[in-house]
Amino acid sequence: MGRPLVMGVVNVTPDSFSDGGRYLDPEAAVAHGHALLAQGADVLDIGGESTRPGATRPLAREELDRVVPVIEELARAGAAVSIDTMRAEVASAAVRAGATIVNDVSGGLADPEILDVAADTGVTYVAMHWRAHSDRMQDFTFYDGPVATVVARELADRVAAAREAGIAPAQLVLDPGVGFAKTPEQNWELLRDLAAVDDLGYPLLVGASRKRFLGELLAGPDGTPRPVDDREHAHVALLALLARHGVWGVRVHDVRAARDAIAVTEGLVGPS
Ligand code: PMM
Repeated sequence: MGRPLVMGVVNVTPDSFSDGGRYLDPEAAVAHGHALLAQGADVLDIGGESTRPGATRPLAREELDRVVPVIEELARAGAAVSIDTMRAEVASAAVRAGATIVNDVSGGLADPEILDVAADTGVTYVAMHWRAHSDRMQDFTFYDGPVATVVARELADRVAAAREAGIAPAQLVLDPGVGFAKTPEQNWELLRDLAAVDDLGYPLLVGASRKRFLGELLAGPDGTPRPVDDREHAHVALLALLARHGVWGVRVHDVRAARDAIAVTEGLVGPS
């Protein structure tokens, strides 16, 4: 595809920061998936664990019960489905249910056996930059050099682990992990120097949609961050720049806005 792939987020969780609780009911999640497809989503990223800073983890059983019926239904309807999980058990069940992408925000650190699932099934594997589970990740914001350089180095380690497990280079996508163990300033520094991560030579996925660093950027005069549901204009501006950069994909909540931003970039510079 000439343009970045648009991955629409379906959070089947009670507590995600952006849409927690809205799609916990499987029928509501499936309907939301169809709505995102109608808006032009190329892939639906279905997740049953919130990674919001401070979140506590669901049990594996809860996570499975949330995502598997939704994946089955949407895959049966012909959607390309990605499973957003850090657990091998959930990834494996999701692939059996029809998912063709495993999106692991921990890059194999939380549950190394997830790498074997990706290797054995041949699905696309997204390895994101991550340092700790959400209840502790903001304690891990020390970078002993330029953020993007350190992120690239740590992602290179995840690539090595993935390759060691038998994942082929053509299966791998990397994600710099915007908002994960990073302060707002560090997120900007990372996005500014994304080329350092690009230099690893793998397709890049970026998820900045509705994240706190946008809220902080747009804070009111009293310092209150802009609320989650009022960050889309800023996100669209960022998406246009990311599309210009040539990223492989963007993970977004508002698919229509993302497609519009990408269309504008293509109109200006031609297909990437
Ligand atoms: N961010 C969230 C969840 N999953 N996956 C990838 N690959 N990249 C991300 O940046 C990412 C992710 C957190 O956002 P959400 O709670 O709105 O889903």
